[in-house]
Amino acid sequence: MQELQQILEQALAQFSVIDDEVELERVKARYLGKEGSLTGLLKGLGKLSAEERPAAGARINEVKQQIEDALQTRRDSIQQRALNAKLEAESLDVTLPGRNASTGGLHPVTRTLERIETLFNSIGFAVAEGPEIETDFYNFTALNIPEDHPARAMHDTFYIDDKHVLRTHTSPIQIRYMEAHMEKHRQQETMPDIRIIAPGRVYRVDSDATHSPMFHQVEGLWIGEKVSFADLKGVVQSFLQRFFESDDLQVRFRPSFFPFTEPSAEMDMSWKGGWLEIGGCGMVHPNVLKHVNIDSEKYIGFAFGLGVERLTMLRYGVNDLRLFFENDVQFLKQFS
Ligand code: 2NM
Repeated sequence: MQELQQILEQALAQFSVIDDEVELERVKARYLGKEGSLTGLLKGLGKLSAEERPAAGARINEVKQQIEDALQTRRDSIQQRALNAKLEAESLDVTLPGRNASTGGLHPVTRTLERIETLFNSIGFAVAEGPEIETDFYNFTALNIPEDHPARAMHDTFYIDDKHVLRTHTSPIQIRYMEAHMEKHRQQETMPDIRIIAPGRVYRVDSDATHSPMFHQVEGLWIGEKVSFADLKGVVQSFLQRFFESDDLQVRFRPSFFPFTEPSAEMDMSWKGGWLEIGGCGMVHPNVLKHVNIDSEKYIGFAFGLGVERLTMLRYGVNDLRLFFENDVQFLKQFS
């Protein structure tokens, strides 16, 4: 049967150029489908004589089997090619060097704040916090700072509006704390013994090599019945000795002026054979106590303020304040 041989060759030729599974099934129908040419031949067997029929039937089935085998082979090869393409596209070079997840660290100023908090906690000082946007009352008025004081001027203080500023010191934290705790003591008829530090960000209109518009302060406060200037010296000196790990570190006071303390003093500490100014302090002014309803005839106390960047620079030997705010990872890495 010449025709059968032609059908087979044509089928094999067509299958061999098809790269798509759907197309392959469509072409298969031309031979093996209901209207397919091979199916047509099988239907035509009935017209043959009984002698011819078995041999012709066997020949057609043989070709049918060959076509089906060829189809399966092509199907397999199309699927294999698709799989190879997918593997190629999704390939990973597992020999490439990995990307390291670098570990972060604490900012040196944060480390200093934590160190300060730990040391003061150990001598019974709680850590108090407060808002960075303050009212004119808490930032100035309650601290006995008069209306015409230069610190209130626009060129020294960041104003949010007429009545709100970015706090210029952390003292308003202490005002808020005294206010809240005196009310508690009044209700419970107990004696106040307020011992807190107030660490945090503060803001001033100032920016050069040694001043940043944002910096950190820690202020200390101890209010009780018999808290003296001698206690102030003991607390500050022992704190600085522990902070700098130096048992012979000395502290001295020079008379000064702050509206919120009376008397007031600048504090110096001994450093490399000389003296270094490290902060300010004094006995809390009666007018400040009055603003928070503390009877200044019964209670007295001291307050002091230290610059956190200053302490950090001295402890780690950093010589430029601006390094703390530039986010230079090479610099910051040294502290973690
Ligand atoms: C300083 C210097 C002197 C201070 C005063 C107060 C408060 F709220 F109790 F009145 N807090 N901090 C104070 C006193 C701060 O910083 C140089």
